[in-house]
Amino acid sequence: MATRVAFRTCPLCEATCGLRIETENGHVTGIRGDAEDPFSKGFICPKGSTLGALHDDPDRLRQPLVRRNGVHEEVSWEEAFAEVERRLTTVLATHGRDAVAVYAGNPNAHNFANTLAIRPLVKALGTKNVYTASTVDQMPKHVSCGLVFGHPLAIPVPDIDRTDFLLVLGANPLESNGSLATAPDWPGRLTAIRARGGRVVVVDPRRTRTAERADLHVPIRPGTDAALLAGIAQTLFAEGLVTPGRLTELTRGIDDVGRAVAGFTPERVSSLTGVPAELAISLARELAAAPTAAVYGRMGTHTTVYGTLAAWLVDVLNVLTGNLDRPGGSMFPHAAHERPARTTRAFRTGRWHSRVRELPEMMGELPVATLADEIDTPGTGQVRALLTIAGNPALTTPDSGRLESLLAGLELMISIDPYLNATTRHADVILPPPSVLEKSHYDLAFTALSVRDVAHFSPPVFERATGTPSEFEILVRLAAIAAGLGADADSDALAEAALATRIAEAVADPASPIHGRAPDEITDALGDRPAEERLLDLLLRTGHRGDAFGARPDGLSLAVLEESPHGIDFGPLGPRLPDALATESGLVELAPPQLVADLARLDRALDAAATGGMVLVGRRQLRTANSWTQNVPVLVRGKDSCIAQLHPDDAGRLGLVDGATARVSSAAGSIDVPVELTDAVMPGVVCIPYGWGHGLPGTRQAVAAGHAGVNVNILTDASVLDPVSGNAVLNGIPVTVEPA
Ligand SMILES: Nc1nc2c(c(=O)[nH]1)N[C@H]1C(S)=C(S)[C@@H](COP(=O)(O)OP(=O)(O)OC[C@H]3O[C@@H](n4cnc5c(=O)[nH]c(N)nc54)[C@H](O)[C@@H]3O)O[C@H]1N2
Ligand SMILES: Nc1nc2c(c(=O)[nH]1)N[C@H]1C(S)=C(S)[C@@H](COP(=O)(O)OP(=O)(O)OC[C@H]3O[C@@H](n4cnc5c(=O)[nH]c(N)nc54)[C@H](O)[C@@H]3O)O[C@H]1N2
Ligand code: SF4
Ligand SMILES: [Mo]
Repeated sequence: MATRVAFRTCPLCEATCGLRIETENGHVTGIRGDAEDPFSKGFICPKGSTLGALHDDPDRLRQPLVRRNGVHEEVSWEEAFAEVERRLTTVLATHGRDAVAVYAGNPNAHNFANTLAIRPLVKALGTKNVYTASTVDQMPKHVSCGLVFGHPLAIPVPDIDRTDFLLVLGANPLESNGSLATAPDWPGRLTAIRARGGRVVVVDPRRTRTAERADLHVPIRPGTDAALLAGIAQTLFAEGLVTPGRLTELTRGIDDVGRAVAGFTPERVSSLTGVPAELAISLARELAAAPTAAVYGRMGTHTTVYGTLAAWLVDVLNVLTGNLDRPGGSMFPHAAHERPARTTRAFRTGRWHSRVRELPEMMGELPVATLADEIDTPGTGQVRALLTIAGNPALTTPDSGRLESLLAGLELMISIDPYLNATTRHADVILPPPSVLEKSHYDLAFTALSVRDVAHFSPPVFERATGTPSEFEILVRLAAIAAGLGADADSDALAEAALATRIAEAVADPASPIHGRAPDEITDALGDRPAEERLLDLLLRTGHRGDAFGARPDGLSLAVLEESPHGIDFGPLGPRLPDALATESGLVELAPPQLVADLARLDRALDAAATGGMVLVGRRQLRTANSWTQNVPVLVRGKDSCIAQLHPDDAGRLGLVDGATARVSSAAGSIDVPVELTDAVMPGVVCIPYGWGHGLPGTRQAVAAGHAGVNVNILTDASVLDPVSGNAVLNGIPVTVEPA
């Protein structure tokens, strides 16, 4: 068979690089960066070229598994769905709707069909026990943006291609390739800032590869960025450097912020942050003086006890310096599938609470840090069954040792997952999705976080094996079972019904460009693609660039995108205020009462004496994606990388030498891990990567098992949260370190 060439967007991280994939006889023979992709221009990282290896991985499940007598056996799809129906119906009938919990993991965000199908599934289940990876990740940003801009998805991104000054806190895009700021080739884009005379400053407890590329690295005590940011804000007010410019009229609460941060003098905050007062002051002056500047914070700022405060203060600084919503500053993306303007609606949290710890709901979900409590604590509403969708909480959530042991005792666990891993080994039924190369792809999540205005659509590279459902079909069938329609319900008819509902909503919506049109006309125009692609086409055609089904003949549709296999670049971001806002006032609400009130908690911490003990921070690695690509041989080749890093001074004091094994213990648990001494980590900090702990009994990931590493989330403490967002604390955890 002849060689074929396909183009597609890499789904493995947020950078959305274009790939050029050569195939022969149903196998990948080569992958390289797509030089003609207008956004990524050929950039690729070591993970991008492994989609073929993931597709061909002998451990990747191709057939459903059902656990019988403790052993996972292959069954037909019909048997698997029948088993789900039988057992799920029993749990629902016996214990009620809240007894079934859902955990949806990170890959769903890279999978438009899942994004579209999960909400109806959750609705059909009717449970309040909904958990996702967002509460071990970016929930603080959603909450602060919800409060300040009115919508949890109104997240501004640093305009790194045009900025003169970039202040990065707690992000390491040289390894992560960026997050909540989609840009292929962060390394090149950072270099370009400096090449055009701009400056880059990186605040991080570790001298990361990103910090090494910067003009200045500022070490900071883990968990204290909110205090540093408040100190910088205080300086701007104290020195008369607050210059919001055109934002003045668009913003409410600037003076309130000034009053709220008045006590956070750089001198006072430095005792907590370890950042000298003069340095905080000079950062404030630099931010104010730069022609354009962007402050950007990520995991290291969000997954701490002051996560929402830090997320908020990043945007406060962007507003105070006039940099929000201007080129070179921090800007609101406008994905092609989004409407021209946001609709006003009240952003509310805490519409319901978790049963055991009474933690408030955010964006329809509860903090995953309390999932174990809900499984463990008897009473009405106790969780008896769990559905995981593309998630590995046994390795990725705090105090996962406890959660793991509880998974074993569930009455029912169902997993939609391609691997038998630390989590799914406890599942009674595993439903494997098709491989990444057997799906079509459009980035619903990351086009809306992108530093340029782009759109790409990739058709499947390979066809699915006959009789194998798409992941969308799996989710629709589960929704049908949850709704009581049975395992034999016609999933095509259900998908059609879901589409018809969306069309009916669009033609009834006065703000939609197809308001008042005949539903049948729209249905016909969508043709006969798979239902999930028609849902996507509907979004694109009713989006701000859409063809509105003929009303704007030059507009966008899925068909137009298909004609551009390398994607379309609509250019740099443009100002979007006030249209990007959804606040009831129509203004940027810079001083939400909840966040101003939470400053008091931070203020108290300034006066508490530092304990002087060691604290734990995490680390991401270029060659792995979270906990699940470790089964690809080229990504784990060479020396094992699950190693704790600490400063030689600490090591000397603690009696540890390079290569020794340390026992690291926290309030949650204890692990043994080899150590590496390096002055890249600031004194007082131990840095351990996450995503490891493979090779457990009953798993089927032979390569990962050979490079098992240890699970750092044995140490993270689920009892400590950011109280505003319910987000887990994964950085700045008090630990003891001793020779094992
Ligand atoms: N200590 C510590 N913990 C952390 C973090 C940290 O920095 N430190 N980071 C946190 C962050 S940011 C995140 S996002 C979470 C991630 O947490 P999770 O989302 O729970 O974990 P992943 O490793 O992304 O696991 C993804 C799962 O999806 C499966 N999968 C892969 N592709 C597909 C697919 O196409 N369909 C389906 N159905 N399944 C698929 C994989 O086999 C795997 O089981 O971890 C968090 N945990
Ligand atoms: N190669 C690779 N790429 C990935 C992933 C992956 O697993 N591997 N995961 C993807 C996912 S799901 C996400 S969410 C993104 C995350 O993207 P990033 O946020 O860029 O990733 P991290 O490497 O977790 O960066 C966090 C940084 O914060 C620092 N840090 C820890 N505590 C603190 C603190 O208190 N203050 C400050 N200022 N810094 C602190 C850490 O040392 C680390 O350098 O990456 C994505 N990309
Ligand atoms: S940087 Fe991310 S999107 Fe780009 S090739 Fe690597 S994993 Fe894929
Ligand atoms: Mo993440």
